[in-house]
Amino acid sequence: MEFIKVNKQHEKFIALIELNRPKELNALNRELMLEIRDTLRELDEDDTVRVIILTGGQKVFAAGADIKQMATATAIDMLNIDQFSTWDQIKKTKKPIIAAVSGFALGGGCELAMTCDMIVASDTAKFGQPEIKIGTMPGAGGTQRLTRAVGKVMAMELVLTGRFISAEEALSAGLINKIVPAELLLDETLKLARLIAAQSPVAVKLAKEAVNNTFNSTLDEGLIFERKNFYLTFASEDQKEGMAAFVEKRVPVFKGK
Ligand code: DAK
Repeated sequence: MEFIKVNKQHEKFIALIELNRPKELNALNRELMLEIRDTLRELDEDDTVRVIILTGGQKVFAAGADIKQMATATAIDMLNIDQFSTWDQIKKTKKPIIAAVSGFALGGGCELAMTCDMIVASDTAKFGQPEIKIGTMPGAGGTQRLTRAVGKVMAMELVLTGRFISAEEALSAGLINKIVPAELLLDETLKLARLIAAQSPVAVKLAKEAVNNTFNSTLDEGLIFERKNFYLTFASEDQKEGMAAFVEKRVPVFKGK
């Protein structure tokens, strides 16, 4: 990998992906996005991985898609490159992904964080959709995911003005899970990852799918979907183990089966 660092077993069950274009503030060029896509696909199929952390490190998450790479592209170039299929593939990852965000998460960087399932941010994090300032608009889900996370009026303001928000503002708006000191970003994200990694991987996968389904369905459709996934957990050894362990007053050992 040229633009990301991957540690499949950063610790037991937890993989770490680190964006690695520091000089360009981790600007998301097409090659980097393909590396993320391929890595997530591989980690999704790896039984030794239960949770994935995606970070840019302590200084910057990502300052957006690579403007230099896009600057002279025509609409047809963009159509033919079809970057959306890369982003769509990332969205299909079945295992939970936690974004650990420090510094700028702008444009495509903010969209990438929002494509993840949870966001732990450092006190230096700044989120924004500044595409409007370069004559375009969010194209990788920014208008949709931001609006669902923070509501219409705030999303409208951020998308139309390009204003950045601090971690505090992001927390109170519901965009992120929590704020931690920058030097503890990875440690604190790992704490969250461990809580999830200790659960049944089967139930985690089905629950993630059901929560995400909220955005594509009415309440009744979502409830039917949830019910089917709920029943499905009863086909797993993990559900038998989890409930038996509760009754026997011991810690369950989940196998993802
Ligand atoms: N692209 C390319 N290079 C970037 C970059 C970016 N987004 N952001 C920063 N850099 C580069 C700078 O050009 C500079 O390079 P050199 O000049 O040293 O060669 C280096 O990183 C350091 O940046 P600065 O010197 O500007 O650093 P400052 O601390 O002064 O400012 C900043 C930091 C983050 C405020 C500033 O760099 C900035 O405003 N950056 C651009 C932020 C932005 O507009 N982001 C949105 C980009 S548009 C799509 C999917 C996604 C997207 C589109 C399509 N499809 C699936 C089709 C997303 C679009 C976007 O994200």
